[in-house]
Amino acid sequence: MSEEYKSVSIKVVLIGDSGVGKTTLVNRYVMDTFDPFEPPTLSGGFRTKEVVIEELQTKVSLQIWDTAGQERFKSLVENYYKNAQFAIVCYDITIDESFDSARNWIEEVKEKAPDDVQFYICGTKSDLNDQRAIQLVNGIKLAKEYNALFGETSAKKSIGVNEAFEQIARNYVENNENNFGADERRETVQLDSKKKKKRSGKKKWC
Ligand SMILES: Nc1nc2c(ncn2[C@@H]2O[C@H](COP(=O)(O)OP(=O)(O)O)[C@@H](O)[C@H]2O)c(=O)[nH]1
Ligand SMILES: [Mg+2]
Repeated sequence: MSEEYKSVSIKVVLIGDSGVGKTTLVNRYVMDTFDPFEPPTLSGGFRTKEVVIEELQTKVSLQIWDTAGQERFKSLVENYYKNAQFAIVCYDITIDESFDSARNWIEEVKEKAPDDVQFYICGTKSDLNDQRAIQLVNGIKLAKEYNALFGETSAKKSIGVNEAFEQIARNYVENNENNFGADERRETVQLDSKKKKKRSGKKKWC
């Protein structure tokens, strides 16, 4: 790989009701595993994975934060959201209540995360289509409302998972290209302080 590649690190936080599949989603993306007996909690913290965007000559290190189950209390500490550039708000497509909660989670992020945090709305467990409670179009509508990216995923069948994270990485680079230079690895915090600009209208959703 050429030395001309730019490097950037971004913090992505996962949120959504307990049981929607946040931990399973990260496990699928980072380790390519699916454990149907995944306990509803884990140790918390973050995992990293690099996405290379060839045509933009950029390497994006995604720092993906998962909860340790505290979302059961319907709120997370501010530190979890600190310096986050992206929030993935998950709902389970088979559970109405988790979709209603998504809006509350978005509001919590808006209150506690940096002003320019961006959203990815994620309808999980798309393999359970026969038990679907939330239509695709309703997920898309919610995403439009918050100018968010959107996708449905199945960690079980490995559908849409890589795409979700790659879309986040690509979107971030496209919207922030002018804020980082070649051959520099910047810390999340530095980048964040440099890019206190208004949200650009360039975000895409699908
Ligand atoms: N069918 C199906 N089940 C899933 C999927 N993702 C997660 N699950 C199951 O949903 C349950 C809760 O997942 P978990 O990742 O612990 O949810 P979290 O509390 O949001 O972290 C587990 O039993 C998982 O096996 C999926 O894509 N399809
Ligand atoms: Mg979990």
